[in-house]
Amino acid sequence: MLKNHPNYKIVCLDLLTYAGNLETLESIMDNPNFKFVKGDITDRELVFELFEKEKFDAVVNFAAESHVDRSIENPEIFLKTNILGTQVLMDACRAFDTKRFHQVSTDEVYGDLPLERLDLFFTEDMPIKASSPYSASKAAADLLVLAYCRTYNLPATISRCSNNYGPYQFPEKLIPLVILRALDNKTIPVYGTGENVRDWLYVEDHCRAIDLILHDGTIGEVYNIGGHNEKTNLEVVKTILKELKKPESLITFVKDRAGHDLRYAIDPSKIHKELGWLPTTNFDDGIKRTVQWYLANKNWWEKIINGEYRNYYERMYAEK
Ligand code: NAD
Ligand code: TDX
Repeated sequence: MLKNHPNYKIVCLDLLTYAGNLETLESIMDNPNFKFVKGDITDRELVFELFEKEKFDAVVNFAAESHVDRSIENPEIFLKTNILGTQVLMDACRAFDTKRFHQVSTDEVYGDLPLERLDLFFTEDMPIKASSPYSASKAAADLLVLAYCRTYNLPATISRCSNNYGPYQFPEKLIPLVILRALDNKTIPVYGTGENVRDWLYVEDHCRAIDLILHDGTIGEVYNIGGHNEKTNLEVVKTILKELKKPESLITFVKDRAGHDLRYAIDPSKIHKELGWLPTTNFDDGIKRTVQWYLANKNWWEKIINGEYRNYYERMYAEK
């Protein structure tokens, strides 16, 4: 946003949970148009004070608890951050007449598609049918956004994107997890059969779509974001192992995730037709770039692997 809109002033409010990392923002910390504030989106007092001070024109809500496996272990914080946090931000937007609120949501709110029906895709008018506590909390937030839009005329939009990958992704998500474990010659835990399908999108393509919706999207509308890039988890894992020249014998099939969604596949035709958005990074290039980034940025991920994350990581993967 700072690169594409050099006259914008941006404030990033982030709680720096286990998933947050100030080092990710290192390259923009000195930009006079950027300010970082550490805080919780569920902290009504702090949020209202910030809105009062900064008089925002627009708010984009990325903040969330985002990892499905963690939501299965302990759903509570997901409900608090993802639902109540969204409510606090929207209440502040109402109180301070913010011109635009954008909710960053996920394709997981639609539930899943059967593996054998490759003709089916998620469209914006499909019913909400979330499977995990994480996706149910995101779905609840989406419904609240639409309710605020209709009841209070909140000028809001929603985007529902498929699985992201790219630099700076926290290494609990499949792609960075596989890269780092393979580099360390550790087993790669593949849930169930490995035939579950995800629709992968390079993170900058997602961000470009959000920028477009924020500026030109129609208030009250939901936009799906995805690049028709479906892969089975096994395909993804094998691609990364090949890129790193590591043997497929590292692959270990482990117990399936509870309620594991079978297939995600986005129909992105609405955002393409209305806003002209198309992805620009194909999967082969994106994966190469991502693997290279992790190879070149050991400093960034080594601290994470050695920090608090280690407890979770060891609990999840000790026996695998
Ligand atoms: P992440 O878990 O890697 O990062 C979440 C960020 O939110 C962290 O910086 C964390 O510190 C911050 N945060 C958490 N709770 C907070 C709170 N209460 N107050 C303020 N900040 C808080 O998540 P991500 O993968 O970067 O996802 C970002 C958004 O995109 C989420 O809303 C997620 O639902 C959505 N999304 C992600 C994907 C994906 O594949 N990663 C796909 C579609 C949509
Ligand atoms: O160790 C693993 N082994 C494995 O087989 C992990 C971490 C995952 N998997 C499987 C589960 C999924 O089928 O890989 C697939 C991708 O898993 P995640 O990276 O956990 O992503 P997913 O559950 O698909 O959800 C992601 O996409 C949608 C994000 O985490 C969400 O925040 C986003 O909304």
